[in-house]
Amino acid sequence: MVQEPSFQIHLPDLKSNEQLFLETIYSLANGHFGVRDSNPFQGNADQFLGAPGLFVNGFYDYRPLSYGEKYSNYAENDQIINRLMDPRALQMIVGTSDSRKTPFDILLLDKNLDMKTGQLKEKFAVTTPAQEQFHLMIESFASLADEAVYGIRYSVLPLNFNRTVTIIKQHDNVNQNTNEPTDDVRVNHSMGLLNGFPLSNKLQPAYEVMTSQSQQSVTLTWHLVDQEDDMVSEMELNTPDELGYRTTYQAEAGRLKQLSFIYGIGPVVNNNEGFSNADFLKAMHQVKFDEAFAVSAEKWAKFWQHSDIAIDGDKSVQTSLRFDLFQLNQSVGRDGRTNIPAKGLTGNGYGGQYFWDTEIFMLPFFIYTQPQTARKLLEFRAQTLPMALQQARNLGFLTGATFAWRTINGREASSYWPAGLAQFHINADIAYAIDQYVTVTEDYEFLRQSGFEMLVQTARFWLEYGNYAEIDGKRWFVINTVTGPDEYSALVNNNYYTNVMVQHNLEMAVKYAHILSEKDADLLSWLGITDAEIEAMTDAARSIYLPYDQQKQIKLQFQDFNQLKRMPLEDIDSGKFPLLLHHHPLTLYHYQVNKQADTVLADILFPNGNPLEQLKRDYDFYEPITSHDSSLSRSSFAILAARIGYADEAYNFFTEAVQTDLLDLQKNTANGIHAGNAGGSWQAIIYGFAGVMNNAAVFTLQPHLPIQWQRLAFKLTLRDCEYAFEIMQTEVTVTLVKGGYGKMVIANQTIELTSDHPAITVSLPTS
Ligand code: IFM
Repeated sequence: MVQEPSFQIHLPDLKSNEQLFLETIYSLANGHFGVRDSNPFQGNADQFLGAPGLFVNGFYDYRPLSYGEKYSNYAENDQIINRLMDPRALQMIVGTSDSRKTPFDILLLDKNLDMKTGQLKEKFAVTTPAQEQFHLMIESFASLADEAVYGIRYSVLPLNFNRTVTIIKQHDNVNQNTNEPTDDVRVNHSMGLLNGFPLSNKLQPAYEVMTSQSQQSVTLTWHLVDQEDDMVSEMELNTPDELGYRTTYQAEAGRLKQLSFIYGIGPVVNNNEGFSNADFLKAMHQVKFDEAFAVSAEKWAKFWQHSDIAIDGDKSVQTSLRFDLFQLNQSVGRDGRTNIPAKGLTGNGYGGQYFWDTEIFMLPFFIYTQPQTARKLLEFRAQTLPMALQQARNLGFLTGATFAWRTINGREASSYWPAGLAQFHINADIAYAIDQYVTVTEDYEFLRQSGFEMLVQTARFWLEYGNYAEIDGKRWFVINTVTGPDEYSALVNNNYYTNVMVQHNLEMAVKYAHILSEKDADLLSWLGITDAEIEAMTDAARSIYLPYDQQKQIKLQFQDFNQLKRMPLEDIDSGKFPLLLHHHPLTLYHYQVNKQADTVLADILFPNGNPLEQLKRDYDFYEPITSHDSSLSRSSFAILAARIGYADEAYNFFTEAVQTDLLDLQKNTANGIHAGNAGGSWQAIIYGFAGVMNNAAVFTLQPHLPIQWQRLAFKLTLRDCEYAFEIMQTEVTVTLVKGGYGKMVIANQTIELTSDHPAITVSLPTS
């Protein structure tokens, strides 16, 4: 099969790349689990540098947080995704050389990730201490069709020997060790405290893996599916030090031999609830390598059919963008109990935890291309609502809910609360996402089931967290002592982004209360909503204080932002970034310096009512004081720059954002990809260059196609219709691919599409 180059991650000059970086880039995942692309001989040996391992979404353990001075209601525990044994690991005995006793020399020759099918192919040149040389080829995939399945096939080609070869696939420890130098504060180390209990059965090796503290377990099993006729395999099922397969054959120079394994990675089981290991092992035992790969590849084809973005004009941007889309689809939990870790399932940076990255950066991609997955992500938040209600009580509030800033299980896991827990904007981010989801999909069932309750409980929290105060002789609803998205300032009064999001949160609670009051009065009374409460929300939203500098005519990041000195970013040596690794937080809080878009993000999320000149002034003021030390920053600047006609800036920010991981711009791709940035890159195309107005009552498109591109094509789903958009420099063509009727505004022209007239081309004004 011919592989399309723009779907291949085939990095040139592999040897000059670091092992840890390659492990991340070539990780395979499917939303349930992820496998880093390790050196297959590393296992738990300490001779090699590397951080291999298997991560299962939502499978974590606690680590008690330690504080010098621990005040009331500080978070008790960190939650860290477990690092399980590496399913890629193998041991080989060639003649008398044993790879576990005396390490083999392994040289990477080639790696190719085919994003079209989700298949990773690798080739290594291996030399044993006795100078036997062979090529080792590995093909692997994480199934998108059956989330439990990981397949790996080894091919061995001896170059200069005829000897007995033994290939051993045993896993004598369910904890995976790493050997990696890092003191980066953004990395949480997994703890290696898993317990593995071999499962007695007649079929295949298996462990039940249990955490030490979180009361979770996962069943892990593997199965030799294909071997050649002259190979002899023995299987050990019941002892932890030999659990696995030992395959022996007579190798001959020039004769390729293959054997393949299927790993089964069961669901995360909480408190031993209702999971049958026996059924799982039986099901896994039926899985065949080629068939499993074929059905997974079909799923990938379907993904690309609906979610691809094609760009004519820049090949490397095209591939990088596809890498981002591929990573989004690899990282997303689809079961309503898990979410998207900030680093996907490609590493344990940020402990495998979920942040606002999901709602504000990644969810739009899913809302517009896989609405059913978007719903599952919101359902995850809904199932953590009881903990969010509890969190509000713990903090002393009588009403409402406040969601965890960073979490896996719904409880707060931030140890540094000024830049963690105090980012209360996450509540309004979730509310924003709920409204966006409902607006685009019209899924009122979700709204009734849990969306509306989240809107109301977050709005209640704001009513109590905020208060009325007089500023410049006027009565305002103010929100004090919060941290906005920018993490180089903390605990400020009236953060613009937070306040504008809170206003929207309150408005949405009121809006949907009115909508539901007609047919779902019971729901309102079950939630105890009164007219007085609706009035209080309406008044607070109307009276919210939005700080503004009258002199400079810009939105102020927070009330006293003007009083801070400006940090001269242009004078700082490039080696001193990210600033957070070189300065005490307080030093940074002391200056006008931004880690990431804050006020600018508000401008993007609320495009209406902002005159162009206002947006330009905001951009011109905030861009020079932003270090982009957060990977979430560049895509936001790209969107705003595209909207205000700063074409070069838009293009530069976008090309940087889209290549963040492949070029290792944040210098920490080794610990995992930047999933939020991948979503941001999608937004830069859709909201920036295509000019889609987010959450607009009528869907609008106002393209700003970069002059470097001849064509941009993508599909979006709105309600029950799917549309294909093709944007050229002079015209836009929209085609109704699915559904019966659609209306939208393109470049200020209203168009209507029907199944009889499914395609319309609109000319763009020449600039
Ligand atoms: O959520 C982000 C935050 O905005 C910046 N620091 C990293 C977090 C995880 O990506």
